[in-house]
Amino acid sequence: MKTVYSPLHHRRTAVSELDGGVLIPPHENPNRAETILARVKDQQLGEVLPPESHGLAPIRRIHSDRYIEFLEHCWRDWQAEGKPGEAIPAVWSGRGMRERLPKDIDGRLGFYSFAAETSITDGTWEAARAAVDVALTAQALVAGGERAAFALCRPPGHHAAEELFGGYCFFNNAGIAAQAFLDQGAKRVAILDVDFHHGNGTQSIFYQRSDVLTLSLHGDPDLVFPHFLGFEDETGEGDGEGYNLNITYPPNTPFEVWREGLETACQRIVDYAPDALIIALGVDTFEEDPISFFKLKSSDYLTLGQRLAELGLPTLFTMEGGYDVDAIGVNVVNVLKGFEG
Ligand code: Q9C
Ligand code: ZN
Repeated sequence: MKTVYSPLHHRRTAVSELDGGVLIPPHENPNRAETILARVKDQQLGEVLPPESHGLAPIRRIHSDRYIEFLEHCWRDWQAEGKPGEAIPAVWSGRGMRERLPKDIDGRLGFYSFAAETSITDGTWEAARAAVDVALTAQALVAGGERAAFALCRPPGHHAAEELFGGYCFFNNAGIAAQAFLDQGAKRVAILDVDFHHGNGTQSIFYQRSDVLTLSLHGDPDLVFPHFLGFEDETGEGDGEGYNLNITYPPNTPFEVWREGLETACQRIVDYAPDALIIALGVDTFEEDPISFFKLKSSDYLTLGQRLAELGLPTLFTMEGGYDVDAIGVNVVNVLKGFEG
């Protein structure tokens, strides 16, 4: 399987993540992508290719022009006000307040975000753009006939909605790739999100549509991020009714239990008969992950990859979360090797 990778991910070098009332070095850091890349090479998974530039047009299919423009200029506008640190949202429109876009940068940061852990800094825009190009280049490989491809995206994307960043995500790489499949002639695309966290951005983007089936297996949002979306009674709306599936789990869920939901999701995908499958691949389901609570083991990721291969679909993997950097390379490449058989 080919991997698409861009060194431009290094431009995403935030120093602050708001966690537990203090600023810590971000869990979502450059070592993640480098460790995965090293394992891909060490295990000779296949060729590693640079991304081709796809411009803004495919991003505009998913995100609004004003949101894209905000991300491009946020750091410049933040600096112009002489702020001493990184750009971190700290104010939102709470219940009963207005949902209008303010002029001031603090107001705009709140308007375009849903959480405060994700700072914007110099280079965030360039890295987020590169991650989209990585996803679209891998998508083109699959559209061109490859059985599967791995988009080593960083920053990740599944929490990003049409006009929202947060949860370490800016552009919804998987969603943009799904739209690219459709724009190139696919009739139906399924996005299966196996990251520990609910793929709230992906769900929101496609919630009223039946041409993209969204499925997510994740920690109960009553207990973990993103808290305000991802419950099992969210099944889609309008044309999208019946085209969203959420499966939630409690703390300490082992693979034997997690895989029952995977089976349900796989059955739904078979019934849907998509032209292409996108796996939003997070490995923060790992037992040692520092911010999550499932108990998957490294060998379980081989089994996961095998099961996904049995679906027999053209498959694009986009990298999402996973924060035990020591194990991230092994766990990700296990999924991909399991898939290859
Ligand atoms: N104390 C992804 O996996 N909140 N994003 C964590 C930890 C944010 C995860 C709280 C988690 C975001 C792509
Ligand atoms: Zn996650």
